Amino acid sequence: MKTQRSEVSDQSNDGGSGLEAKIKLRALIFDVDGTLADTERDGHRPAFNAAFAELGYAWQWDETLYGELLEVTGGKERIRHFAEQYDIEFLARPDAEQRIADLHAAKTRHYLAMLEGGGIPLRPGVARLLRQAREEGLRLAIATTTTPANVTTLLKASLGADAVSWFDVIGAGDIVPAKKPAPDIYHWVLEQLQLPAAACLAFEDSANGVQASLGAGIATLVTENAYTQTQDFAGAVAVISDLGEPGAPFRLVAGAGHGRKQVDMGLLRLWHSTSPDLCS
Ligand code: XBP
Ligand code: MG
Repeated sequence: MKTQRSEVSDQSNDGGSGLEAKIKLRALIFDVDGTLADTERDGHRPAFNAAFAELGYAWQWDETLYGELLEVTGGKERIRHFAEQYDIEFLARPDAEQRIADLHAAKTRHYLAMLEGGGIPLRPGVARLLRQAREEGLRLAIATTTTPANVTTLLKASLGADAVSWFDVIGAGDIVPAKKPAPDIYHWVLEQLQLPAAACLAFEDSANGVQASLGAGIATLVTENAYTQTQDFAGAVAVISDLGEPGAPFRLVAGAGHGRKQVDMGLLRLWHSTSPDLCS
């Protein structure tokens, strides 16, 4: 279901004097898959299929089926969910959990090889915004369901060897018991940052991700993608096509774009200062 404009937090206020003082924006927290880079259809999906072939499974996840399986976050959880739906005998095996672990390890190997080959670029505006945020002293963090090695390899391959050090905190994968849409990973990142949710802004691409970040009380900007554009992003400060680049403006899907064409620190501060207090 498309998010109706009224459901996105009210951005009509131009940050006028009526607003009580908002906590200063101190940190940006980024989701990875679908947000930093469009990794699912042409990255994780073929990596899963390569692992199935390598280990002798007749399973093949096409684009449509994978879109359905994405409702479950976490690669191991997604394999288990697929088996529950389509190959229940697999789960009846006493070594099913080990087989899932082996399949996921093989898939991660294939995915890392793709990343190392530079096969998955960052989405528009991501590198530009990360650099501007660093120049202006914002702290950076990551909150993702994916495997930690997938994060560091994507950052190095797309931003250079020192890019991992740009992030004060990288919260990824099995580090928390419950994955998105549970807010656990965002709570963990906030704790590591030692910052209140109100001092942060999250970037997400999916309904699962938005539920997680809003569940942790963090104002959230959504950049939708082909797999998530029909999902419900109610509560986001705005929904846009991407962060925009000079000469390639973002498309506003929901919320107030304030007449801007690309997301920069000024627009983030405006969205952050006019976002509702999520912790009340
Ligand atoms: C997206 C996910 C991940 C990836 C697969 O994570 O749900 O599980 O699809 O990666 P996010 P793994 O949007 O939170 O970045 O196989 O390593 O889990
Ligand atoms: Mg995502």
